[in-house]
Amino acid sequence: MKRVWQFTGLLIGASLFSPSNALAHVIGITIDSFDTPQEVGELGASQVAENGGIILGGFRDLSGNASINNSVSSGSGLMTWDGDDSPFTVDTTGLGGLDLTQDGEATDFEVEILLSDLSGMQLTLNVFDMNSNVSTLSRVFNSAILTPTTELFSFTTFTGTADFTNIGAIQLRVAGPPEIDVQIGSIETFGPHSQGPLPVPESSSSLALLSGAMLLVASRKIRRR
Ligand SMILES: [Ca+2]
Ligand SMILES: [Ca+2]
Repeated sequence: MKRVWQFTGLLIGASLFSPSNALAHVIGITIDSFDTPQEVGELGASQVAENGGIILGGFRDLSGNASINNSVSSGSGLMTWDGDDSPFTVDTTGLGGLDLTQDGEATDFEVEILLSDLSGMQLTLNVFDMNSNVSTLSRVFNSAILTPTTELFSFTTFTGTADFTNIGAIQLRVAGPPEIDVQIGSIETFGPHSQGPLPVPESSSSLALLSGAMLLVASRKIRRR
């Protein structure tokens, strides 16, 4: 039986009031900057290429009654990052064996929640390795989120058997009670080095890393206000 979503809104897009989208972490990768609009349409699922945004693997699948746009969207749904394939299935080899841990340096997913206007939003992350093993972490938010919040999903708290050093696909499901409106700003991976003290440059080749860290420090100060 086809499931009918009753949500009034899932808004996913670039944020004017969040500075983090433009910042590079020293450790971590952007899975989706949500700068690329997308709608599901009547078929119930679609795929878009990144088209100037940042999307891991170059393509985003979206299913459910959802749309992604910088200004207006509605619905709820399931996003899948699994390369160029059918939006109706998960290609568990679509990302080609990505080391999500970056040799053990990255430790968390970082989901930027811009808004959840009601309590009861549920975020679920699924990670598939190249051998179709799956690990899952789900979290329910018992309060509304009315100011931008960065939520960490530590790799070590997932349940399942996926090898995080050999990843083929990633999914994020957004769910909640009827009438909820949700805005997600970005999803990235994250490591402790990206929020720690600035690294001491060992050679001129470290300058790029240093400038990234300085940008991040500025970002954290802005966020604290
Ligand atoms: Ca895909
Ligand atoms: Ca797919």
